[in-house]
Amino acid sequence: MAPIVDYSLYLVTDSSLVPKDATFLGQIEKALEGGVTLVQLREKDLDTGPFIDLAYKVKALTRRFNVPLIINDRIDVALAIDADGVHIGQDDMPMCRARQILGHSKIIGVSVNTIEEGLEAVRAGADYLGIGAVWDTSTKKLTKKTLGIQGVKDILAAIPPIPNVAIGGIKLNNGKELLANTTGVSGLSIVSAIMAAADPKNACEELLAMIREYVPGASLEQDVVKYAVKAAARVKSESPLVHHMTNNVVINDNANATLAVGASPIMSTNTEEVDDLAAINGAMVVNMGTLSPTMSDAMFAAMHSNAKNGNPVIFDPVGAAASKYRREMTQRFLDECKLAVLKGNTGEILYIANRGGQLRGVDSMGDNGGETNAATAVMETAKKYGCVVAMTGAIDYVSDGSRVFAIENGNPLMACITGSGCMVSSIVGCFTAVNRENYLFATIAALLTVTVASEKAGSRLDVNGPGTFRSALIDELYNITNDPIILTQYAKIREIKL
Ligand code: 3NM
Repeated sequence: MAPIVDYSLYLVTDSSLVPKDATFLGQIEKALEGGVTLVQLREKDLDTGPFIDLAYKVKALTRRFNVPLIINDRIDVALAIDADGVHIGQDDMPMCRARQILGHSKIIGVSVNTIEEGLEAVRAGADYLGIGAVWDTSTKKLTKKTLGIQGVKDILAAIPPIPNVAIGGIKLNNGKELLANTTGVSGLSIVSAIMAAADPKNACEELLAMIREYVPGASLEQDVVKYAVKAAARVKSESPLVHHMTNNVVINDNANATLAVGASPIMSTNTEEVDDLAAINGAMVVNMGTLSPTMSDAMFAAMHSNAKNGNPVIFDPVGAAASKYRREMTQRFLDECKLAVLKGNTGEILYIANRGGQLRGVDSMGDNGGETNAATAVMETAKKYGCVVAMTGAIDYVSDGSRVFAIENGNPLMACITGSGCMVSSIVGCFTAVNRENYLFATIAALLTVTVASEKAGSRLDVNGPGTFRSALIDELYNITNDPIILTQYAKIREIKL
């Protein structure tokens, strides 16, 4: 699945074009204020050291606007500053080598001028194409023919669908003509009409408004990922209190995971404290992994008190079907408590949805009965209980009762450590606490953060198995929430239409 990137208005920089009374970084900042959706740092004459220095500065800017940063040609610079991807031309490093070096999490774009180059780039696994030059330009010395509108159409007609931007001599008016007369262009890539503009913010606003007439705005998936980036940043900056009543196997790991994303855990099971803690605007995570009758009283009290205060309540029905006691308690929690999110593994949610669901103790057994069954289970359960339902598994499914999303991120080592599912519930608590306007998106954001962290942890050279993975997972939760735009590179989510 390709990275979920908004290619609508793609700024390619050129420091030589900046007006005398402006600065390079100032022009980029104003362009970002004007709505640029992607930035490429393109410097053909800088030495490596100064290039890296500049790239860090541009990265700091793009991060502030949650816009991905691509580096032109220099894979070493992209790696050095951990940029979001590279753009390579036909005379640069071959696409397949670049992929070998960068792996699949980085965005790789390729310049193409002919159908053959387009086909080859798609075959080699490019994430997007830069198709050009459409028209003459003085920004770059062109060595190949300009394509014109017909040339762009010919290439698009001959290659499989792939995100793409048109580039070369594009301004507001001819950009409009291009988009009006083509289908399948994902966005416009522009240098001089932005970098040399007296007012780059205004130039970008006009360009983006025009582009939006023809190119559908961000897809729902793009919106979800953009939301996730902001949601993660909010957890770190607002540090919500997340009250847990969880099982005694995972208390320490879940508290550490909560701290790693920037929230503040409290693991009290004392009924006497419930109201005071609920008065703070946090979240309540209830997990019935090692439930007992005394504990359940405290849980009910905590859930009611938090719901009354408007705090999100997350319920994790661990081992829901494992025993008569758990079956009865699961039903009571569902019937008596106002939940924001019900989060369980495949066996638990399918059991609750009455759509299969096999458990042995607290472990999910068997499969999800196919995607339609899984998606229907979360959708129906969300409708029934008026909350978001998240079902974790090899693919995670999340629904608010009207829409269903699948998340395909994750690492098999997650199943080899105890409490990884409980950790998901903790992180859902952290995210929903400070992202209350949309519990569906906040829950997806939490799942993305944990599953992408698991991918990053699993690919680390210092991870040799479950033990080191467990520590690395905490590290990566911390790293991602410090730089959440990373989610854009990794996110594999899609909406499922039932
Ligand atoms: N690449 P302007 S044309 C950087 O054809 C670049 O691949 C091109 O600049 C290609 O928007 C180009 O100022 C320059 O015309 C585009």
